[in-house]
Amino acid sequence: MKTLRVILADQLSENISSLQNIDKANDTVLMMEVKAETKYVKHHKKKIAFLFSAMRHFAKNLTEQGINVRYIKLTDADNTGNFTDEIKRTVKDLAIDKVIITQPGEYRVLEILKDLQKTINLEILDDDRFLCSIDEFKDYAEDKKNLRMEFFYRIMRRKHNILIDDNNQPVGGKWNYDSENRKPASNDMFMPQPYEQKADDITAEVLKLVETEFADHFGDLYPFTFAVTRTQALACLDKFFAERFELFGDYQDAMVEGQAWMYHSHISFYLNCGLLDPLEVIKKAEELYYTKNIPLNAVEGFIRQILGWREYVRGIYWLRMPEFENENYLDANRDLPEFFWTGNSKMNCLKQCITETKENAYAHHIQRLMVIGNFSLITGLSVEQVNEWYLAVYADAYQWVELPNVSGMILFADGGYLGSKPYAAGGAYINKMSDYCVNCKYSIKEKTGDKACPFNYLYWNFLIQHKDKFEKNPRMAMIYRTLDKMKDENKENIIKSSQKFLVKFE
Ligand code: FAD
Ligand code: DLZ
Ligand code: SF4
Repeated sequence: MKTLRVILADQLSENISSLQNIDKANDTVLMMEVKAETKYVKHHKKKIAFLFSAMRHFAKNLTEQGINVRYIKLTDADNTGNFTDEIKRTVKDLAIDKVIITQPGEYRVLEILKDLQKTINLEILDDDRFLCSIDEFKDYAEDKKNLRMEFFYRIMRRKHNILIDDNNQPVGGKWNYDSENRKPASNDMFMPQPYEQKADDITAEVLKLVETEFADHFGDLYPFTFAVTRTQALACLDKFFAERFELFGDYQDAMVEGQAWMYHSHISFYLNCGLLDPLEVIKKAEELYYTKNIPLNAVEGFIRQILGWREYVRGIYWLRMPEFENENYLDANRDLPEFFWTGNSKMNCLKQCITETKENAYAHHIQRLMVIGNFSLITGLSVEQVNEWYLAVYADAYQWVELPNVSGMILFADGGYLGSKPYAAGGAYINKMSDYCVNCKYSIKEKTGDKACPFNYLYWNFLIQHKDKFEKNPRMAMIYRTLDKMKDENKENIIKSSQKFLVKFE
């Protein structure tokens, strides 16, 4: 029996279900660089280079283990350019009896595979790299009107016995140490350098390819310093644990001009494409709490992101697709301003976060959430366009993780299924957590008018605009009481300033 085992770009894990019990004599692994996947959104140049280089290294590693690999390069003469035709072509060329694949990360790709099942013998296996299966999450969510990450996270902590004491209670007495994780940072602080990998011959060839084939895509290709093998990804993780982990919690929400990487781990690229395994990362983090006295606010905070948020958004994605993609609770339809592609904004916070995104295909969580996301929410940017932007510009973006964060967490397009209230905020929050306002052309102190920080009036304008949808939300009652007490003249100035801003967007 000849079996074809298909490995997609985000399935670069040697112990993935589709590679279990491989028969080296008869089986072949198929990996394909295909135009359709590079173009369905115009991915950042670095994202394409990263995935292609990581795929080629993974294929080389399998070959060295004596496994037959059919690797289709983007520019191969016979490459048909899409998953369906490449799988069909291989089945025919190699007289394959059966095809095996691990469930893809994206609904769109699963639909392609289901369609293929009508014509070829194709088995789709569970992706057991996640710590909560799709069915388990469905069972958990079944009788709940809306979900909250915190309760799901506690179940996951107990299930995997992570930071749990002998009485089945959270180590340290609390489940969540987020309130200790809000220290602002300053630009004279010591900032550890991120992991940097020199390009080898494989990466150099991929970089040339991306330079010529994707010249019109967003983002800077150089310098390219991503890890592209599992060994390198592990080195990146170890560097984080050695140099940044201790202060991860303290500065998790901080933003500093010119400091793109801060105290974050920068491992989402590697977790999401399979080079790192979430449970191994969590276990290593937990071990460092016991062996190296890493503070609990850092360890718990880091573990919560992976065991809590990452699994939670994935569960919600599969629970709510395909409807999720089309939800638009706040009727947000405004076109993205040009500066989302250039970074040229008078608002220094947006200029910094978008420029860093362009340079690195990375921005850390608070930049994505409280600067770019908050701005997208309070200006009513198109749900479809914002999703497309986030999916394209970050090297860790796949729809399963991007869509819940964008439609659910930042745009409230799901009407509050993922989060209990919108993450809307005025400029004061950005001013507190960053030094961006110091070099801004707008004044954080002024509330309305041409010189005022746009976040200050756009925030209230957003609340006024959506009063009918939010005023009964218990978590927003206080803010609506403040709004109700506001003088009419102030409200008029807010609306006037917002209308003016929303015409020129600068
Ligand atoms: P760290 O801050 O070091 O956190 C450790 C890990 O926790 C991350 O690597 C990631 O795997 C996980 N994590 C943290 N927060 C989340 C979250 N909200 N959802 C899922 N996993 C999380 N993450 C992606 O992996 N891909 C995306 O496309 C993506 N899009 C986002 C869009 C928006 C609007 C927002 C607000 C967040 C998004 N995130 C996304 C989550 C988060 O911003 C990134 O995971 C994080 O910035 C990656 O950097 P890091 O590895 O340094 O993370
Ligand atoms: C994002 C991406 C890109 C740019 N290119 C490829 C590719 O050439 N081959 C491949 O197997 N996967 C690619 N991907 C990832 C897919 O678009 C998709 O996100 C995953 O298959 C998850 O379903
Ligand atoms: Fe951003 Fe407002 Fe601060 Fe300028 S003043 S950096 S627009 S928050």
